[in-house]
Amino acid sequence: MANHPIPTVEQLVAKARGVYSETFGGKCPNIAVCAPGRVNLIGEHTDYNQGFVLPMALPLVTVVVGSQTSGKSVSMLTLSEAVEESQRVDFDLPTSTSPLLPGKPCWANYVKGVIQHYRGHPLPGFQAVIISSVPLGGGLSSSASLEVAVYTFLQQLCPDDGDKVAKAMACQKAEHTHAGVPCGIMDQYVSVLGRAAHALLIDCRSLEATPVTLADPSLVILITNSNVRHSLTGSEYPTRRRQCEEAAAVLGKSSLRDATLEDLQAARGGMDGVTYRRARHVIEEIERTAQAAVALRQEDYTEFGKLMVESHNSLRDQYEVSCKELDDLVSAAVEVKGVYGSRMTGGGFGGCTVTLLQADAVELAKQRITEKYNGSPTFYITTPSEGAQVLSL
Ligand code: GAF
Repeated sequence: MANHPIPTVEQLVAKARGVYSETFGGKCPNIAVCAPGRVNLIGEHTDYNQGFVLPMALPLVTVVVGSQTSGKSVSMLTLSEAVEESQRVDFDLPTSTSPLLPGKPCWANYVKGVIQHYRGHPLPGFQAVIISSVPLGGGLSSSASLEVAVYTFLQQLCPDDGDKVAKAMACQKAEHTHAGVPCGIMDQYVSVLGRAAHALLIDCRSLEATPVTLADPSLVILITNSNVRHSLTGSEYPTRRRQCEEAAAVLGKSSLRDATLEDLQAARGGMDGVTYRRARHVIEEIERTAQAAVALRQEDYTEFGKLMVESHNSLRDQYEVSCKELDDLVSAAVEVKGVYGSRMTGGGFGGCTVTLLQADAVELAKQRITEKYNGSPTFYITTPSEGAQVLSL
């Protein structure tokens, strides 16, 4: 069972440069940047509740190559084959009286949102080509990697103050206003601040992160893409966020981060069953994530894996964001000797699972998952990677 090949950054840059030259009159780009997708090891749907998350940046990246132009307009081309609309877009930079609004093609809204919320001024016109190895809609943050790559590109044209957390927040804001997704901060944060050989324990209240070493050669982080995406994702995410806010309000807390299970039990009578289950997932998941970071630091992978499975079960039963395909992938993985744990990762309703296992169990795990899964899974063997970077050309 072959792993899905992950192209190198150099390969992506070479392809984008070639297309840039064909598209823009034989010229060469003079800026190249990249920003990674992410996989979340544990801490799901906790970021917008001010809780802990434990993601790592992936070797799957979005690359932008391009150059400044003399005008005040933007020409961009995406090489993504998954984009069904026009792959090229041309528009004017925003002014104080004429902001950039979302429109068509949809992929360009991420670019427009980041330009609109960019923190350095004045931006010159530019032309650029985008290419990505992050699967679209796979729950590995293809959108955050695009936002952060575009922001990093803009920094080369007209530097901002270099504040990395503010950069992640500007990209998050772009997703809110131009993609209509009220996401938390996790994806953009780790795409900016990810560290090679480390997961990041991010405290989404203080916005501080503690790197946790994840470089044991006997260990593998296997991502399995279910290759399904249910249409519920768009509507259910804002609903979950609202339910959490309602639960916090009933508990008299500013967020569920401040609530304990005892608080929840005491308020149970004043809450419907669904709100109770959502809050219970969040309160327990925040605690599980803190425990998982301790286990990882101690290299106690058995404990870490146990917490991953508990997280998955809670996302399935309490938070109700899993689906049959993800449940089947997890059940198949955890049966294999040498697998420590497995869980859905990201927003849910399709996308990927993440499995922590011994290196010598990988082939058997892939075989079992493929046999038992009613579909065609795609496998990625991944290592924790660096956040956004400027590349040399
Ligand atoms: C999506 C969101 F973008 C994140 O902010 C996070 O809430 C995640 O779902 C669930 O943990 O990736």
